[in-house]
Amino acid sequence: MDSALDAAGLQNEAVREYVRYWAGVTGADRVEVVSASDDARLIQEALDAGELLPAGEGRYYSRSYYKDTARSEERTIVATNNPEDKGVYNNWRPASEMKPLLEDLMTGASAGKTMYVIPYLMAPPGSPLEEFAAGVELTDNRCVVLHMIRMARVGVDLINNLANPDSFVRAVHVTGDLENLGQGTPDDKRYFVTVADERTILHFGSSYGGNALLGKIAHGLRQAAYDGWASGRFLSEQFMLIGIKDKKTGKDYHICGGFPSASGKTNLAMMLPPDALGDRYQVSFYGDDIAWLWVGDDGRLYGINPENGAFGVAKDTNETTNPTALESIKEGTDVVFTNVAYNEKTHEVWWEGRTKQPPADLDGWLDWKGERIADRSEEDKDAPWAHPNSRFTTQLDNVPNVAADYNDPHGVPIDGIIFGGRTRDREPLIRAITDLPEGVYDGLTLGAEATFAAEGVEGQLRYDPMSMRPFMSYDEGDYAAHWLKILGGVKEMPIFAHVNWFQKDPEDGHFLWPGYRDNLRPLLWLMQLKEGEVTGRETAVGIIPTKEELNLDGFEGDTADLDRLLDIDVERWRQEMGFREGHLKQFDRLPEEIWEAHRRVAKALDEA
Ligand code: GTP
Ligand code: SPV
Ligand code: MN
Repeated sequence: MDSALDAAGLQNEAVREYVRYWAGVTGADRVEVVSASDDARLIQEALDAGELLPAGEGRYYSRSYYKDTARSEERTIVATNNPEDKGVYNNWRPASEMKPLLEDLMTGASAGKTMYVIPYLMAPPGSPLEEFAAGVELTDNRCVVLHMIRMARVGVDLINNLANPDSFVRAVHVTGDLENLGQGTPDDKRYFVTVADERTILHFGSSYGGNALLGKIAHGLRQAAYDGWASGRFLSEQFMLIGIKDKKTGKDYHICGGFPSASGKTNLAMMLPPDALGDRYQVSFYGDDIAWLWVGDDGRLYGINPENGAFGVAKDTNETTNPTALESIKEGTDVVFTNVAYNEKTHEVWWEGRTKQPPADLDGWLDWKGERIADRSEEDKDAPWAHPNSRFTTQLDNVPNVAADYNDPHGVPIDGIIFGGRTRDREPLIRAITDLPEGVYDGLTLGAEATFAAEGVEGQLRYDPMSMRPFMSYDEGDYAAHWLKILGGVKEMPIFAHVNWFQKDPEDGHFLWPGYRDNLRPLLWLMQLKEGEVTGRETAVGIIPTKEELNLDGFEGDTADLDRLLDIDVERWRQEMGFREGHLKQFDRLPEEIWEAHRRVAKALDEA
């Protein structure tokens, strides 16, 4: 094994020791250190082994085990040595209980396989947060390597010369025997554990996305959120990050923001302006899933995207909704599709919403489970062809609107912080908030709708604070205090806003707002508000644009819906305040400023 490490030029002795240890535990047959430059060879090996299928020139297709197609929140655990770290959402367990359990599960579990060593950086090299960014993922799964090469900066050089050679995240991934793990049963054997105060991630029993690409969610979000708090230096959030340039004034704005999983971050980050606004405005992509935020030397809030690729939801991606996404996955991009539908004869891929109707000629088409569409029984014939969580994985330099400076380690100054859930009523298109505690309070009460009575009270949200519910690594009260502390240190406060692209007509259920490219319009208003160019209309829950203030040039949506989109339903809001109180009461140590913000909003609603 040492010869494999030598041959790859892996010199960091702390990393070598870690690799030796886990190679011993997992019983892997051999060890291979990988860098991004190994991609073409690994792709060929995966094609030869049938782990990948060709999907056109420079495009690849993979299928994950059918019971392993999304993150598992129930099986995800944050472990530490301090019971005070237990929060409402982090499934906290003692580190002393979890480490031996995972080591036991992993013992001998990679026998007969190669253990790949993936040295990575979750940040552009040279970032002020670089000391939190280095990691080494060990995995026994080649497709995981191919995904990590796309999602992170990968290479031996990134970890050989760390300022502190021991300061890297230890991230061990063992796939396990996927057919015998009891996924979703009382005898579920999967464990996805982040031992946050030891910067060690141990994931057993999946090869999919956030369960297996450990640099991305487990390190980039959970571990980094913990590190940011423990060091007192930064925030790590499930946020997108975009630039909006006004070509007329030359002004550049940067907006970041949280939307719960599958609620529109990738689409917003890849947004092309509506045609009528394209001459004047340009939207650039910095990040679509994670942002690290800190206060720079000049007292402004700065943000970077620690990732190097996009792992985007395929569903409903088409020429109208997201032409940028289609460009970023075209031939020659080396994109990897997962769990979409695949044609074994023509090598085409398809997903729901790619075109209005699925391909008419069923010949060769297989659904996401690999079953022939033409052979479907009468009762299965309307089942989706692609899994609703099927995805594409592409590198940022394939994204046509990627910002010219996306690799700049210094990040970009943040002008606005937005939150947006899927809310069928109550939440207007946009409401702006200028007060810090009220902005943080708004993030903490972000939610997406409960869709069935069994999952929650009708009309009540499944709260997802700051869109971090599945990634929360420490106590929520401490988390709120950390937000107030970091943002409290900025000289130029970003403006906050809550947005909602998903309001529905109560009668016929259609989306009142066309969404996608039109989402630029409310964001332009927000930046104008920040600049003092518009005043909006004060309400109990924030400032709302007037119809006249929204730039509606070339708007093709129904302007009759705007009245409802730009209004608040005071009765629904009063009801919501009671739900919020119950939600916030779950959190220990919630800062008094947050409660004060809550009471202020409640009082304003009572008086409205
Ligand atoms: P994760 O990668 O899971 O964190 O998701 P995300 O927040 O990046 O969500 P994404 O942009 O991939 O969108 C998820 C789904 O919402 C897709 O099916 C989109 O087509 C749909 N969607 C995104 N933006 C809009 C919008 O403005 N309006 C409507 N109606 N749907 C949208
Ligand atoms: C999410 O679920 O929010 C994702 C995809 O961004 S995963 O990497 O699977 O977490
Ligand atoms: Mn996400």
